[in-house]
Amino acid sequence: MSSDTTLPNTHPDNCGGCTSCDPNAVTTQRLGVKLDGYDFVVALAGNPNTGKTTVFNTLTGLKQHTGNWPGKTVARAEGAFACRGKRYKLVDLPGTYSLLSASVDEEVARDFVLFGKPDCTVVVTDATALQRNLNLAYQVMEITPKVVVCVNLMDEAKRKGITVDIPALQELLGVPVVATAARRNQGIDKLVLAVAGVIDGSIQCEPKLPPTPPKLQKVIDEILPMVKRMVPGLPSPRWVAYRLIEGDHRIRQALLSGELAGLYPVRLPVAGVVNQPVADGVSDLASEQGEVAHV
Ligand SMILES: Nc1nc2c(ncn2[C@@H]2O[C@H](COP(=O)(O)OP(=O)(O)O)[C@@H](O)[C@H]2O)c(=O)[nH]1
Ligand SMILES: [Mg+2]
Repeated sequence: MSSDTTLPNTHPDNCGGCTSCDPNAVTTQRLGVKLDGYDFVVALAGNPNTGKTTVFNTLTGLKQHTGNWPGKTVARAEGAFACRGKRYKLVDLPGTYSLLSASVDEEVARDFVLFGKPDCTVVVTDATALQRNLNLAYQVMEITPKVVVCVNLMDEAKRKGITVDIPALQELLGVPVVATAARRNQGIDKLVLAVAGVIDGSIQCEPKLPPTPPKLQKVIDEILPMVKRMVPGLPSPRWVAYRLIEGDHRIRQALLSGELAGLYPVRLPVAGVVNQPVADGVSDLASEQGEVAHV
């Protein structure tokens, strides 16, 4: 199939995601390697073997831009699709069970979600092993609220007699949850609609994260104001505080160098003024940061 075709309509009855089932459904176009001039960046995260690459191929077609992540021997694939006049660049992240930078793959995935600032991150999960897969979803939701959880392999779950209560899961997580069977191209249009909704703000994400143990909360409460002061627009100060407690060097360095603050500039009331990390702020932080490292 060429890279510029409209995705085939192979949805079952009442899937809610194609033109025969839903008059308002989307038509998604594969754009292959045409990555220039895109409007939004979408990252695809997920445990290995959840069907992440299948989702990627279904959306982008087989023509992909492949290479390595800068400075790493980890493969990187990018593609693009268009929907309702908007162009989306899709980045396939390495398959990982967590984002704790315990391996190069985890570091690459973590860094892209944090520093790449995708407009939306889709976490592809395995419907037959949801509990294990949600660990990664929670970690992504700690970093960014703009998350869509894709519950893939729904056909496999059905075959095994496993049912997944999608509305309940959505309520539990506080972000959109979409059921798919990517190999059969089922639910993919709904996934695109959810991504588009999260990006344009018509769908509000309010991630519900697991409670922090009280002892840890005490330490977080001490660090949090400092992080918020350093990076006022940061969507994930709690997560950054966690990483500092764990002695995460990359995050510490990103705070101290102003890299994080540069990613989330806050507009001051005076028109056109953007707060850049200022030298004295950074040196204040450096002294406070020294304490943090010993927590
Ligand atoms: N039954 C079924 N198999 C799937 C589905 N999605 C992917 N697969 C299969 O699962 C295997 C792993 O898929 P892949 O996309 O490589 O997973 P990744 O490791 O997450 O990138 C492949 O054999 C796919 O054909 C699905 O929705 N249903
Ligand atoms: Mg893959």
